[in-house]
Amino acid sequence: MSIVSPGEKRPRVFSGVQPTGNIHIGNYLGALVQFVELQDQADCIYCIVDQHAITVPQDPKELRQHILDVAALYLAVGIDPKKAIVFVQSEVSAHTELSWILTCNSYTGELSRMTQFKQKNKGRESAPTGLFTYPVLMAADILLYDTDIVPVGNDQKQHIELTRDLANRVNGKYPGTFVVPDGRFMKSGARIMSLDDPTSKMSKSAVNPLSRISLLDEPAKIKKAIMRATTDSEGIIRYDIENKPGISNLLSIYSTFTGTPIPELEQKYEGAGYGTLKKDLVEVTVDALAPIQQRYAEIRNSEELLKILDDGAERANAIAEVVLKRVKNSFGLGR
Ligand code: ATP
Ligand code: LTN
Repeated sequence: MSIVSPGEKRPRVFSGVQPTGNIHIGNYLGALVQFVELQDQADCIYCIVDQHAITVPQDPKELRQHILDVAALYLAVGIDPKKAIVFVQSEVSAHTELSWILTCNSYTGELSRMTQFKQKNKGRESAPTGLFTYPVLMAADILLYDTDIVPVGNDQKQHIELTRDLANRVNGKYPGTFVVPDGRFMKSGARIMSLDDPTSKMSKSAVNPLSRISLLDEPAKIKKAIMRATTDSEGIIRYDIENKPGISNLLSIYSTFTGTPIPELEQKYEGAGYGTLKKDLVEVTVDALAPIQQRYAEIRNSEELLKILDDGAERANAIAEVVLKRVKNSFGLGR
């Protein structure tokens, strides 16, 4: 689907992934697939948001590795550094500068309503401040690049709304300060659910590794996770999120990987058992991930990866500096 009409200026796209563990097929189908699709139509910037990762405790050595893992996966899934800027958030200091300015224009009430915060804070009375203000840093990431479109999974809808609210609020006081962005969410694949509990989303941080399929998982692990996926006792393959969340999730994954519409899959598997669907889905998933894993192995420890990130930070900085200067001017900061 094209996002620009002929002759129109190419829109600016920005998105980010946290380097907090193995990227799973939820991240891939919900977000990364869109990243790749958009790079031919828009001016794309893809960030590894390491400063978001430290809102919860991280092992420094592991964090460093995970930053490079995500960078390599970006390239392995097909992001082309000739078309898109790929960089690490903490290498562009304007993100945290703008985040402070936006913090001064946000309210504790609106931040308390963020469902991701409520889930991650688990009802504790005193929350880590970074966890609380995380959506403001995300807004800064986006607004710093005059972003038009933010491709993300459905779970980020509320954060995008907050970003728009903050931009509009500042523009109300100081017109023309920010471009107000739109979210872009995938229809199927926007929310891939956990394989062992299909009522919660597939997550990097879930304890059971069989609840997710990571992009770098071996075929044996993929097979184990899918064959053991929670289903129901009805024995009929049809899409019904309410009553059949497990089967619906497997159909979503299948459909998004292959591009086959779900009704076609329902027809194909009419009268078949869950085992048949699962066996085929193992094959579909293994085949889809094989080329990604091969490219990842080639690039993960290469000099080329480091050069791409150096170049990305330089290009991102150049854009960010201009926007930050404009924002500081609006607020009367500096001389
Ligand atoms: P965690 O799973 O530990 O909560 P996360 O995967 O949600 O972390 P990110 O790495 O920042 O956090 O997510 C990167 C992108 O993947 C975001 O756009 C997010 O919306 C998307 N995403 C995450 N989980 C899913 C999922 N289960 N289905 C679809 N998209 C997802
Ligand atoms: N909060 C996002 C990650 C993120 C992001 C961003 C996404 C941080 N900054 C800017 C899009 C644009 C998440 O997926 N958990």
